[in-house]
Amino acid sequence: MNKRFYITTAIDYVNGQPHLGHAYEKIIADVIARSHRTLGQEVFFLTGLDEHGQKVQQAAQAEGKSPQAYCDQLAADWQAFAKKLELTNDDFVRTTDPRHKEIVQASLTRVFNAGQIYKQTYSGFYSTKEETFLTDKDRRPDGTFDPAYGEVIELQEENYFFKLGEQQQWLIDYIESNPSFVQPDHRRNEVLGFLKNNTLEDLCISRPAARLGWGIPLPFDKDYVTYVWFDALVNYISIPAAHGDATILDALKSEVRNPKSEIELWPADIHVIGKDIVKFHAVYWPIMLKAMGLPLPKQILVHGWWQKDGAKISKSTGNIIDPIAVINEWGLDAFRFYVLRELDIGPDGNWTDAGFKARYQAELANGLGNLVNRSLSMLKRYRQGIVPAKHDELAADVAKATDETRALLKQNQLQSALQSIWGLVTRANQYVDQTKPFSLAKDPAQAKRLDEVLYNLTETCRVLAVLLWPFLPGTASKIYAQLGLTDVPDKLDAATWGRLPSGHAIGEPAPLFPRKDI
Ligand code: ME8
Repeated sequence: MNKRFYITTAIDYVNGQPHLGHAYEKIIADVIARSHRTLGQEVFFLTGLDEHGQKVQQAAQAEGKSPQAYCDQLAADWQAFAKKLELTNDDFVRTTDPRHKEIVQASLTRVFNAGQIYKQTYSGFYSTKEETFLTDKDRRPDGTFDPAYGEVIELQEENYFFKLGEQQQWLIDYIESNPSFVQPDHRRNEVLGFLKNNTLEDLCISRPAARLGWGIPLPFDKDYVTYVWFDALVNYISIPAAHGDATILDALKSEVRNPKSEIELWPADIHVIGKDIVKFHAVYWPIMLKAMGLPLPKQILVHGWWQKDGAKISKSTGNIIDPIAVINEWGLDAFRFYVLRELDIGPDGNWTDAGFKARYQAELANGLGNLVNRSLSMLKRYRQGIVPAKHDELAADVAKATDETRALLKQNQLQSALQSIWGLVTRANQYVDQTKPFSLAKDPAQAKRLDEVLYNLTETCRVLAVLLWPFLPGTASKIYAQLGLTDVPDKLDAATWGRLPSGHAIGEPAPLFPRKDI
């Protein structure tokens, strides 16, 4: 059995509608998943929803619904959203799924039996909004707590704690000797700085059921539910376990076996997450896994946050982007293109409507769209849509873009890969301007030259579809359909020059990105 390339996203809190940040993260993961498929690997891509905890319980109460009814209703919207983005996820986890709950309980049992969980009275401060315990260290210089914590109450209660204290040094050593574990580098350095300059406090992993009922009961004490982050992180192993991943099932000695679909997934190859949840993924999660006897994920890939017009995206101030509205107006691929081309994985980004429209017009409508439309329209007009004899004037340019894209996809350098692909778009558009097929067509003595130019352009359009597949799957499919090709351009090997046979009849050209008055 071969281990599949296993990629995950953060699972989104279900208390609201998806926004640009959520969409961006899921699109990054989808492009990486598609890239590995196009490179010939078997892939498993997981995304989903974080449905337990106080935030969800309160949001449900505010709408007068039971938490489960509230989650079920919103989960339908989020699943529809995943479809809208054309995500190629292989499963969709909801933390209220019985298959997930079972593995959370098995994980807790494993860690408890390993002596890593103990009960203690806690007295101190608690932020209900963030569901987190605070200490005096969390106070600001003026003695108050950051407003992000919401109301902070004083509280005394018994809880279960997960031992983190003794785990600091091996984690530091691990991160130092595995530079690719947390990427980009500056995030890795932040984690190392945090671990070296702070003493890890044991993590409270329970909440009394009397205070917060909406969670997974602790298997060793039914008066408590599981802290939402312990529950949520386990999704990365609960779904592989549900698919019969032997590494996880063996470690958890769990009986959940599904012999029909045994696939090897763990360890994950990439967890894609945003910059605000690095500590949970790069500190707590590795320690949890070690306590369960499981290997660590290969990489935590951290993306930055989007702002709009230079300010925080916020529902309360109305500073939001509704991805669905943008997609309905401009098309999914225009949306995917803008977020991937505008923002590399790492830094923060700034959405502006003007920037979006400028990229649409210049790179999609006038760049790619114009190239494909004029190339295929000329073939239709001058050669009745029949592909002429092969020629290889653009073969070297195509090979260069293909090699670069292949190398960049392997390193998850999505923005750079798009730059390389657009280098080919620009080159091919220049080729039209230089060779002037519309002039050649007027001179019968130039018929052979016109054949050559038309072959070079048509074949370049075909290769572009192959290169674009991970990023703009709808556009790639449309290009193939307009070329009269019936297969899907989903394997990078198909980018080899000269695969378009002479004598082949193409389909009907149509604008890929209609020009808009903006
Ligand atoms: O944190 N720009 O859920 P969440 C880019 N349930 N990314 C953004 C963003 C923005 N403006 N706003 C949010 C949670 N994100 C937990 C995760 S994983 C086991 C549990 C990203 O709905 C954010 O960084 O608050 C995170 O990666 C994801 O959206 C979900 O955020």
